[in-house]
Amino acid sequence: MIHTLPKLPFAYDALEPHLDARTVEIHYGKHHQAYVDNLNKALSAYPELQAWTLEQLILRSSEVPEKIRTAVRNNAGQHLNHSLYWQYLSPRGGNPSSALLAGITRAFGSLASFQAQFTQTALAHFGSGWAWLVVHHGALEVLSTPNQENPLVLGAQPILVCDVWEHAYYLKYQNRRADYLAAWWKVVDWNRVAEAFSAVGDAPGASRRKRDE
Ligand code: MN3
Repeated sequence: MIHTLPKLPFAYDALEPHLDARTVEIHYGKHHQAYVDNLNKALSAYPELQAWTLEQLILRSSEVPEKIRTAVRNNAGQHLNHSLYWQYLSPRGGNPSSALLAGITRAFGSLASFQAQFTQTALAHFGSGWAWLVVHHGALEVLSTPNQENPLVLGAQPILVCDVWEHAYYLKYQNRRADYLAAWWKVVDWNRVAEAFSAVGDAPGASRRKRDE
């Protein structure tokens, strides 16, 4: 096995009552696991591609043999997106750091307007996909992507993500995506978002942008 399911950073029932144990168990143990298994299956006859990271498989898709390109793009994307989704959830998520809050205020006016914009973007996304907070050209932006797409292909660095595929909420919330989003906000791990924001700021190229501000 080349790619493996990352360890869930909390117990299945840790996010109750907001995200229920049964949904987390199936979402992680069945859906996410299937993306990992299908990625490994697609790569099984291509040992040279087995050393590539998920990011490489996504960003260098044109170099992946056509026979497996769609399977690799879909399953590597979904594996990466789900790995990120779990990282930003916690029963004790804290509050945005002062640096993150300053960035959010600069980009959106306030934390409340950021959350309203993110929720609206997630609600308005038609069909399966993802809502993201990203750093793009040095600024925070909210966007959504369809199906398996990760903002890396748009040149943006994700620092928070919400899964809006129906499998993320249907068992508990059925068609009520708005109720799922309201619950999801209650288990966002702001400490991890702040860490990711800070890591992007420390990345090569970011210091120049900071100086230029
Ligand atoms: Mn999902």
